Amino acid sequence: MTFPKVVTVAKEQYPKSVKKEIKYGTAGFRSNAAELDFVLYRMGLLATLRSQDTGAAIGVMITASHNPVADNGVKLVDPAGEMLAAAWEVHATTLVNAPDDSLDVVLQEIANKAGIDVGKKAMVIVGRDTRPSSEHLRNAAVTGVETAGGQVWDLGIITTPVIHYIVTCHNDGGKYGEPTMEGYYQKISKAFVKLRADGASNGKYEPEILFDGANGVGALAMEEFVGHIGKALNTTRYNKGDGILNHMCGADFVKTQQRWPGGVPEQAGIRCVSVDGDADRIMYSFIDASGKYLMLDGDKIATLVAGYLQELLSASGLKLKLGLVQTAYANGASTEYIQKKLGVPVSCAKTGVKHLHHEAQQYDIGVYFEANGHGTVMFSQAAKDAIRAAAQAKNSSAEKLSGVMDIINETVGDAISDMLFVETVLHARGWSAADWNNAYTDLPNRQMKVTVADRSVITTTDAERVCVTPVGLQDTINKLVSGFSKGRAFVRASGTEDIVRVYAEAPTQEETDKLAVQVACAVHDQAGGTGDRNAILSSFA
Ligand code: 16G
Ligand code: MG
Repeated sequence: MTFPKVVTVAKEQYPKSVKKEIKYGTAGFRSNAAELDFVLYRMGLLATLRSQDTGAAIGVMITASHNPVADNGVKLVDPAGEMLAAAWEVHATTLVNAPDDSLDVVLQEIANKAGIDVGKKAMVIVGRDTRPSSEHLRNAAVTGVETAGGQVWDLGIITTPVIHYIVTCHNDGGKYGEPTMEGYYQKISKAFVKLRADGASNGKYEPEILFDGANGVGALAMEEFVGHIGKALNTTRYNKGDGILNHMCGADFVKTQQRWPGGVPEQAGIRCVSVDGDADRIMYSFIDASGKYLMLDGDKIATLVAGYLQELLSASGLKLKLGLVQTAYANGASTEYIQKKLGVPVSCAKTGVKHLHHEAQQYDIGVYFEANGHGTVMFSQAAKDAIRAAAQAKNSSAEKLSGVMDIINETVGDAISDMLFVETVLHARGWSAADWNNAYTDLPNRQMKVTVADRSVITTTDAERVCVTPVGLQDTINKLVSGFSKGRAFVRASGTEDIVRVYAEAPTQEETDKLAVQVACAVHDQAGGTGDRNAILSSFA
């Protein structure tokens, strides 16, 4: 047998403890941490095979991101820093659901299917967030890798974007950057400091922020950055780990509650940056002079940075194609602003980072952002070469573009790198957060959840904007939407929760809530709703 100890170790140390079928989804495997030992062991096994398959190092990140502290999860990172290939998501699901007894057989089947020489060397790079359960789960993953004959490089506690960066740099021989934490901090912070060498203040821009670390690993990463960026940006840090992870704070809290994060003293006029539990998402909060709270989300960030890149690009004279990728959740006002006012083409992708990432690759410079604050910018090789050459030739806009390229972590959404990019753009424009927010006004919007017996009855097309089944539901939605001038609504099955999500937009909040409720009722009626219809009806009464 090729995998001699795999079954014994599983039975003795990491027996399968969950009977129900679980699936490798957009966020990998995620659940209560107590149910994950065997999953992590098995993902260690699978990562080893994937490493042999690709002849490159594979990443294993242990985190449940913005979920409560009692949860945990695991995601695999492919060789170029991307999300795991779709075919391997299927292998992951098969392996995790197999009985302990047949693990060796299932591994062999995967190896046969993929044509893998299992005697080959394998390298797995493991990282984890600050959750108390993460260390134990790390041990399970490491045991998996070693049992399958692979070698482990344990990065310890790190953010999700850093593991993507290190996997990328390790596999490309250091072309993208030095494959160490120090290399990561240096690359980004040097570029940031250089771009504001003339002075950190400019116009209405003040180099000062409040930082909400969500009591997670982002707080630790920020402490490192502070040591590297010095006086270029004055940061006061909160939620550094003294409170509960993601509890009443962090990027997800700010986005879903549209509120100032707990644990950070309210201060008018100073930007507050919130990251999530693994630091791949970012939100800005701001209280303006009149005391009004403003939330600046992924759409606001995307339009800000795409507009700036567009400006630098046209000033540089370089002929490169810039585009923005959003999802159906992007506020309609942001799409209209970026397309009509700034002339940047926009594509819509399905929810989930891999879809946006893929879509962004069609541009020379592809900006992608989800409204929830996950996003980055990707540069094609041709774009990189052209920008660097023009920068060498002292084209000043290209020099700036080249600096910006180093601030950005192209490998995945990176909260702190995104923050430093936003700060760079605000600085260059001499803008306060209020100026930034005034670029366009969000349309009122509302999200609702509907429980149904089987959410897979909802299927969609056109980047989730059109519902295909149940047949007739889209007709109903169209009719409901036509009752509102400039209304928009769509429904989709969640990839991370057992629910159907409803999104609605209209010119006023009252109309928006009405439309959302009507569409939610249509889902309940036509897709096998199991909840209380009256509760849906009285949602915002
Ligand atoms: C996952 C996705 C995120 C998406 C969210 C949608 C990745 C790495 N993460 O967290 O991009 O916004 O799922 O959740 O792809 P939903 O399907 O429950 O709406
Ligand atoms: Mg996250």
